[in-house]
Amino acid sequence: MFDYIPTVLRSQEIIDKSFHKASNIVEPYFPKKEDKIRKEITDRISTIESIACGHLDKLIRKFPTIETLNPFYYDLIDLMFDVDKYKLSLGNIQWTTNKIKDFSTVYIKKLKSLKTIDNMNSVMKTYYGRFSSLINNINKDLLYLGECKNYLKRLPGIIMNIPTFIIAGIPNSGKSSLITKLTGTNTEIASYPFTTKEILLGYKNINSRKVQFIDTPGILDRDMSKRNDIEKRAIIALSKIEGTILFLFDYSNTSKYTVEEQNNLYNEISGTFNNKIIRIQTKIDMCDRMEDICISTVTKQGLDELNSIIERGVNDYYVARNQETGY
Ligand SMILES: Nc1nc2c(ncn2[C@@H]2O[C@H](COP(=O)(O)OP(=O)(O)OP(=O)(O)O)[C@@H](O)[C@H]2O)c(=O)[nH]1
Ligand SMILES: [Mg+2]
Repeated sequence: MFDYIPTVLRSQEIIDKSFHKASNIVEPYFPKKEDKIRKEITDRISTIESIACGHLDKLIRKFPTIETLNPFYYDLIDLMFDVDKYKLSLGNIQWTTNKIKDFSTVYIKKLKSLKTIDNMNSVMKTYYGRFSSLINNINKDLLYLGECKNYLKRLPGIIMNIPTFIIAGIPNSGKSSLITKLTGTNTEIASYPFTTKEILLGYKNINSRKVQFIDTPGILDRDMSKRNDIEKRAIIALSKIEGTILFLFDYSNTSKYTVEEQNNLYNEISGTFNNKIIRIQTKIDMCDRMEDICISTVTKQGLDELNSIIERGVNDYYVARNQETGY
């Protein structure tokens, strides 16, 4: 996610890049040496300005505005870094960009009235000095944004405005088998912050609309009291995704969890999340029917019924959304 954010250069890298480009500038065709030097210095200043401000402007444009992000991403970002510091860093960079643009114009104007090469060179030197010190002043902001970028790009690329089904249930209950059955091989693995396990994102078109499935091993499979605070908040962020939870119960003798334990987990998740939850019994080829909806990914029993339920959920999603937007 957010992989469109550019690499954040450090101050020294911005200075080196701008100066290097400027040092290549040579103006050959001027009869008077003063005019030649004046033109060279003018072009160097414009080059330095455009290289540095070009990079900084891009950072300002590409780093997300936190307030307008979806609550799911907002929560995960708020857990990881100081949102005020993030905003302040972008603000400092904006200020510095404006400052460099302003004084580049002033210095270029100044050059026009200078008669001697010495004076011109001394203006150039002062310009280089002021430029470097302004860029050096934002080094800590650049380093901070670099860290933020690294975190942001690791966030899972969950799509927010399509119908979504989140698969939950105790370990080994058949979550991954189900997502594979539902979506084929159309899945991608993403890391989920503050948990050691990876989540699986799967996609499928239903009535030509894209539908998203999220498998959450190690995330929605344990009692919340066994989680630390950060992990808890990272998990609660999932509830900001407008999705239906498919909660899997495994009553086969391969399960290490009792019926009661599984119900406790179900109750806990339904208490923590506002999402709609559907109870589904898995591995029905190996145990007796105890829930209304029963499936087996081995014999495919119940999968058609589950697919119809999902399809109805997708239709409901669009009906609700169209009502909201007034279509
Ligand atoms: N007989 C039978 N076995 C199943 C069924 N679904 C899954 N299994 C088996 O159960 C085991 C666990 O399935 P997974 O899909 O990996 O379960 P999971 O919930 O993703 O497990 P974790 O990711 O470890 O939490 C595997 O050996 C599957 O082959 C089923 O419907 N019937
Ligand atoms: Mg799994």
